[in-house]
Amino acid sequence: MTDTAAALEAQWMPFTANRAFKGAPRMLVAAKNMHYTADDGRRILDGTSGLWCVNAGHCREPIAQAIASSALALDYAPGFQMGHPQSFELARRLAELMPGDLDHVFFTGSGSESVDTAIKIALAYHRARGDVSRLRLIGRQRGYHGVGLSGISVGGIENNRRTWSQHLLPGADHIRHTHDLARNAFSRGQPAHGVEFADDLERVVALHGAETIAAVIVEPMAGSTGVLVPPVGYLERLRSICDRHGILLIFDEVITGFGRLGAAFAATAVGVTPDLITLAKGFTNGAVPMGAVGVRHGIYHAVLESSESGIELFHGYTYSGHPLACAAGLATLDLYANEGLFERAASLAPYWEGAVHSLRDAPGVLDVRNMGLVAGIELEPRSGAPGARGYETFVRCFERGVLTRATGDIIALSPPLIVAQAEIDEMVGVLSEVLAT
Ligand code: PXG
Repeated sequence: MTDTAAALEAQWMPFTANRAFKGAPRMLVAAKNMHYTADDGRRILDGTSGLWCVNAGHCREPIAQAIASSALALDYAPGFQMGHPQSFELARRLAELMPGDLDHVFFTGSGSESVDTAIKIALAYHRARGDVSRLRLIGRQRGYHGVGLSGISVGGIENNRRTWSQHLLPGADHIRHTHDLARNAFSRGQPAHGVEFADDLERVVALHGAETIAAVIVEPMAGSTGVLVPPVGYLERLRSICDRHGILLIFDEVITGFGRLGAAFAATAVGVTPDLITLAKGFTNGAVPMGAVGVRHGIYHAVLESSESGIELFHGYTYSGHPLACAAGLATLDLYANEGLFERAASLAPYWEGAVHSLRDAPGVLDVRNMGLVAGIELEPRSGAPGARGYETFVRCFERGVLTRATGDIIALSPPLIVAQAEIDEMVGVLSEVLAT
């Protein structure tokens, strides 16, 4: 075995068909702004911001320099019973950006950890108020909340759940998803039909009793399961049902946070404020792993004040508020603000919408949907081979120099917010050529 082949063998790759990949690897060796460089020297236009995280484009100098300076000045600082100034500064900056009275921040190392953390905080909140029967967690079909066992419990990806079904949190249940091809195919932006899907929460409340439900967690726009855009009025109605029944509403904004929908958060874009918000990915522009949970004022204070003394919340990670991640986070928030990238995403969205909807008449396209700088192109599955058309589309686009992401037979596009109109045309052009074959 060559060294390269041995190295390929040693790594068990995440969410990858290991055997197929190792037979025909796709290797990235460098990146700058809108492009990756592959190991054969080809430039690949990044249509997906890596995995939905590099919102400001790749290898941005201010972020790289902030990380380098921090690595030389303070590489690591314990976060338990100690602190370092940059984590407090970053919490303050994030609190300023979050809507309403979401004004406290708990740091994590990833989106999955953020979900676990938000769920624990929701449970701790009800316990702190003496509402001890509120233990049940409600997710949504086709939701993705990372790979922790709590995230899978509230998640709604069937394969994921079946694989781990014996090990999930007890008492989790799900409301129905919002996907409705029959009524909403080829909607531009938020679809007109489906506000009533939120009423499915009333069914779950009637079934279990509101007094047993701690929280509902949803992605405002579901990303990984194929770009499911919330129908007009849906999130507003979910909010009001939660309020009526004393149920906390958690928005999982790991993908939608930091400008993806043309505002700081989906919550800001649609004007619906959740009780807890989970973040990761774009928080550091993907440059250092980091996540966070945004928490409403009253939740933080209820938990703190119910605790007589000592540690109020039995939770935290070695890498909560890691100095390099905080340096990257501060530099990233500065870059978003200095370059007006959230506003840029909003102003590009109409062009983006027009471009992606031009794929409507390509062969095998069942739906095109979009919101902010995200698009989902749903393809007709080949009979007997679900996912094959999506995967082949991804591979062929890659061969032609454009990075897309396939989930089953749905192609997702979510370029960095610095994307130029000509690059949008290139992405859509390549996809259109590939679909035509
Ligand atoms: N919540 C949401 C909404 C996510 O999209 C997570 C939690 C978990 O984050 P971590 O950092 O633990 O992976 C995610 C992750 C894809 C894709 O191609 C999406 C994610 C991760 C990898 C690939 O759609 N989302």
